[in-house]
Amino acid sequence: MTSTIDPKTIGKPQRPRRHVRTLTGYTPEKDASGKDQWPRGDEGVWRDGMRTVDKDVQAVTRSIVGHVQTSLARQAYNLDNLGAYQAAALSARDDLLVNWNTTQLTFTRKQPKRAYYLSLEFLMGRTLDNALLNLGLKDKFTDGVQKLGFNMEDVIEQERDAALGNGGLGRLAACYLDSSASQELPVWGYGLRYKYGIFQQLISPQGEQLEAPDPWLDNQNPWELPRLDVTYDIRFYGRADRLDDGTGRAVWHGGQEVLAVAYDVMIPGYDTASTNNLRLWESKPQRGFDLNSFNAGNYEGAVEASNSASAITSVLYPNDHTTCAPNRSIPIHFGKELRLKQQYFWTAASLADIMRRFKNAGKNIREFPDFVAIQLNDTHPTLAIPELMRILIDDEDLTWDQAWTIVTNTFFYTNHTVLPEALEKWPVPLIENVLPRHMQIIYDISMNGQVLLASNHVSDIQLTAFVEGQPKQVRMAHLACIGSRKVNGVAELHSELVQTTILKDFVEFEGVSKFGNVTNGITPRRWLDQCNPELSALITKTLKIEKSVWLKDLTKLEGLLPFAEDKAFRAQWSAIKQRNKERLAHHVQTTLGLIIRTDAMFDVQIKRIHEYKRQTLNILGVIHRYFALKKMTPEEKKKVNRRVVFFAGKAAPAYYIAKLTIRLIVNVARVINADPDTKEYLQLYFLPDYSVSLAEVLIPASDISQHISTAGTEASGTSNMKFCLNGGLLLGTVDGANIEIAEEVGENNVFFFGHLTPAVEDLRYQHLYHPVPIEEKCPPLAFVLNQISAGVFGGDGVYEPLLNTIRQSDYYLITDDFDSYIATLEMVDEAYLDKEEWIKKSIRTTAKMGKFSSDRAINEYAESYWNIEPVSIPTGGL
Ligand code: 26W
Repeated sequence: MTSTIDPKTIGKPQRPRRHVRTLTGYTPEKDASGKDQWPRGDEGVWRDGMRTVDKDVQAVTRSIVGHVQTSLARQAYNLDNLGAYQAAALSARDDLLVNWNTTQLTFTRKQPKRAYYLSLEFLMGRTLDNALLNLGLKDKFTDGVQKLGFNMEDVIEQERDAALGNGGLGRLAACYLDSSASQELPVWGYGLRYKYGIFQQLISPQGEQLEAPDPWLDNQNPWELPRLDVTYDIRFYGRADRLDDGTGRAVWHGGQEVLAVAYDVMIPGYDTASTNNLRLWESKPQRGFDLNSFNAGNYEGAVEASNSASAITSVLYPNDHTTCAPNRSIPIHFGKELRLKQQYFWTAASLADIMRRFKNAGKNIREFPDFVAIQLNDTHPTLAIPELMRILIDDEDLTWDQAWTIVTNTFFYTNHTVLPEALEKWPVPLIENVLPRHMQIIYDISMNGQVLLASNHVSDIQLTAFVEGQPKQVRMAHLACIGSRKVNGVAELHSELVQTTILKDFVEFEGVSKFGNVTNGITPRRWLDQCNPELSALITKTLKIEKSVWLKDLTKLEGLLPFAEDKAFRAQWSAIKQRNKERLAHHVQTTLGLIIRTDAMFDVQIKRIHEYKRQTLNILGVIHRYFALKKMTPEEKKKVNRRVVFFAGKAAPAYYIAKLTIRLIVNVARVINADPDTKEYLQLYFLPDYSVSLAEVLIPASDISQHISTAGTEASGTSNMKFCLNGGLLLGTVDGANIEIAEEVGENNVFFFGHLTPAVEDLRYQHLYHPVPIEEKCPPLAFVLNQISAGVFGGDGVYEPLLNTIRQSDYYLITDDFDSYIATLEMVDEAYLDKEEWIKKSIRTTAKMGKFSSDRAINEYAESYWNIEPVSIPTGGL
């Protein structure tokens, strides 16, 4: 299954041919002279001088038509879906702005303690549908665009995803922004306004992943407010001259200065006027153009400075869990230095902005931690710790101890992975060159023995340790840990592992009370109400409470439990699942031209491609099933469940084995889907260009989803929560949040397999020092691997490097978990044959997913970490 790509179109957004249509549904009023009176665009409802948000359909259409004319400068009679989207977006934006202004003004007046969520990634997806739902205007806008001759679904489809993230970490940040606003908590996000988000994935006929830039800002972005009035100069390179006054202060001067310009994105809460802010920084050259070098004939030089300045926020690094391997899609000299400059540019601009706001409140600097909490989303923003030290010591003239006390009471650090290759380590010479003052402070932190790096003897822990050979490297997880008030993992097992592995010495040295757990969550607005409106409506009808009640308190879903025993309700429940499967089939048909049968079990695994997530185990399981089907008699086949297997996910551009995995999946699909013996019973698809928007179509359609990482490797997972919330059953390993999901929904409603975390180390040892040939250890797997090597799925040996990772070290225990995986797949088959029982499991699963709302998680951060309170925002403006 490959969409034949015409190279000329690579990177260019494929916009369907323009369907111009007149604004049929709209008749302008006549003014006194009988001339058409077209509206001015901002037709909101005004009450006592303040613009309010509640408007009727009439006002909606007037507002949209107004924006067509005054914002888009287009004629009402030549509008296509994209134009209708832009006009509708601008109209919704007006409403967001009212609440946004009211919220910010309320914060300025009430001066509450605020929390700042520093994340290098925010995987927001599309905004229009979410904004209308949170504003409670979806129905009115749907009728409004209808009246103008457009279909809301088509209009929503016009928006490009804001894909400013790689995967779990970035999407979690987006869910947390939605929950913070919905819980009326004064939380701002700080990130980067990348010109290019995560690459667009194309699949070549051979099954290769090709990467194309994601010019998401091409059609302008109606959801951002350029704040050209909010800018900061950010310094790089130069020299840091210590003052010899014993204070440890220094003057950092010279080098290059880059301008940071703010762009604000409004984050509306659900069913509240509370609208928080996501501030994204863009880098610009201080001076557009270096006239002197130009006049001196050094034309390159003249633009060089500006290019290197704007390059800082040009592109998102597409690595997920891998810090090292330079990726081909980013020119070599960009490499690590640019990533370091991204991290400092963003943290320095954010801290300068936070400090300005704090100082405007006229409080004493020592009270900083009482009014500011800063969450470090993984180690990517760790430079904020030495940066705040620099500000407090060099600019605010505080002593080291005073500064350190403020720092270690302001920051909070969340770890999202224990995989060694994902833990950031920065070479000391690189930091010394790019950030000379910060390297001094990092050494000072180490010198002051306040932070140490793990070695056996607690006494001589040093931060700047020799990782291997030269140059020395700074372990950012250790700096983040020592510089933070509290450290947490993202699921119970993971938080345990953080304390017993990567930060073990710090638990010993600083005490366990500093370490905690906040299990991840997802926003039920986007991941149920928005992506599965039919199920949401059935839940509201069945629970006989306002939708806003259970959507803001997801534990109310437990009220569905008794209905699992209600046959009629079960019929409605599975009918909705069936229609969601047809919607997915329709989406795949229109986008990829493929016909998918919907009278089958939909089995889905969608996430970044990574060896630890074991998409390889899944595809080997599919091949095993294929050959089992081939051996069956037609009679036997009749008793088998029809199964459609879906994969989707991007591989980091330089991650060779991950790309081979995609290639294998695509070529296995080509063979299986064409095989007359089996295609009635088994279909396999790799859907290209996985995104938030594609997940919103795939997740409501799944019967079962796979979360089969090697135990102890997936910190939490969040797609597992999304599938189960939409009534999909979970097939997984005892890892991450799978464990807590099983605890909530009940062991007999999930399908678990595989070795447990404590066994992993030992099994890996066995592999290295007491290897057992696969033919002996797991004959069914050996058979499957040999079929691939034999070229059944083509590729003349191209898959050997992938197969050898299993035949040799098998670091992710494929050979050890294959048998129990296949056995559990058979149990799934068994279970699916009993339709009524399956639907009961599906209802019980959804009913018990209340814990996994990101509202619960954010309230935990607010109460037990940030110590911030909700601030109620007046609906009718101030
Ligand atoms: C430096 C390269 C890099 C980039 C991103 C290293 C590591 C990351 C992230 C931490 C990777 C990530 O997204 N981790 C995922 O975070 C989710 C949210 O907590 C968890 O649910 C996933 O289990 C975890 O893999």
